[in-house]
Amino acid sequence: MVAVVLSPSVTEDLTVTKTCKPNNSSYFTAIPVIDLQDPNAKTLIVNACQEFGFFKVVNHGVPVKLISELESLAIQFFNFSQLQKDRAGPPNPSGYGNKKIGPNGDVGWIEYLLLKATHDSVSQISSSIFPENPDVFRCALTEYIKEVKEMVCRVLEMAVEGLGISDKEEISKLLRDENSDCMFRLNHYLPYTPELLQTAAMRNINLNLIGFGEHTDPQIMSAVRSNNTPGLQFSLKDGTWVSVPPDPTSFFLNVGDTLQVMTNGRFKSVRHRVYVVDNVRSRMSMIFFGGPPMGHKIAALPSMIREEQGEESLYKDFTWSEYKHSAYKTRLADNRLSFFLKNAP
Ligand SMILES: O=C(O)CCC(=O)C(=O)O
Repeated sequence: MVAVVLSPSVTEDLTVTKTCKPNNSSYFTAIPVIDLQDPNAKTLIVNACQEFGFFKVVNHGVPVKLISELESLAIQFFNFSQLQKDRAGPPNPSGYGNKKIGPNGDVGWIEYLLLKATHDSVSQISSSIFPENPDVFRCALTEYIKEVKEMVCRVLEMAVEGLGISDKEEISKLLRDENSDCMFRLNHYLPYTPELLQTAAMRNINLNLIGFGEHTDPQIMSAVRSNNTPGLQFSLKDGTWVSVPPDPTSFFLNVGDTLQVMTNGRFKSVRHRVYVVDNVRSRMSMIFFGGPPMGHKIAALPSMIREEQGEESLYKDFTWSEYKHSAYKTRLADNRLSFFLKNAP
């Protein structure tokens, strides 16, 4: 009999798998697909935000060349040695992170780059990950963020028009504000290794690795673009988890906590997560998180409260900075908005 000695890193990885539930491998086919050129897009976006909190966007206008340029630079970076990558970490909040997500003990089968979507943060991270030649990455990232932010702003404007609000820029102006607190993230999920598979088989462990644990996004709206490797799952209203088929040519947009508050609960901040389901290909995703300026007061838009129907604001008033501060103390899966509900259950 051959004795297998587990390296500490493998044993550590397996502690990640033990907490996982089996996932559903069949794809969800009812995902709303919204063509931004469709004259009916406003209504479709509102319906998708109310019913699901997420949707796929096609005809989005973000140039394919920009997406593939940034993706190939990200691949270059993630292929560096661990030592080189660690020089760009830890994420505080900008920087390279490996397995640890956030400051409160969450872990996943993931490595990532997290940064503020600002000129300074982009320049700083570009110099730390490509010290010899930061300009190529800086330009690719700057252009990508600009285009995706613009696309998210257009979607928010359509949503606001679809809700019948007269100033269509009521929400998008927060992202366009020079002090907006938008973030950007590159996630890299390695396929699980033969060593890990073998160990799982020996210990009779069902190998379903959590890449990124379930959570909602705190911001207004997020836009995920991934390569062709699956893994992203959303929770439906009844709590069922569904997998979405990857589509490198499209974006998956989701409602964040802040938009749920601004629409007084009409739009749903959707729980989502990533499972590593591939043992051959890496999953690479790029996520833009559209957030408001730090001091902005987050509250239901007046037209979202139908006073004639006796409606009131569901949430206490708070600033984005207060929300971030509170969220920073929580675990990924916590319901962060529950602390701000006026009538907590
Ligand atoms: O990597 C993905 O596809 C999504 C990850 C995610 O939800 C996040 O970074 O907040």
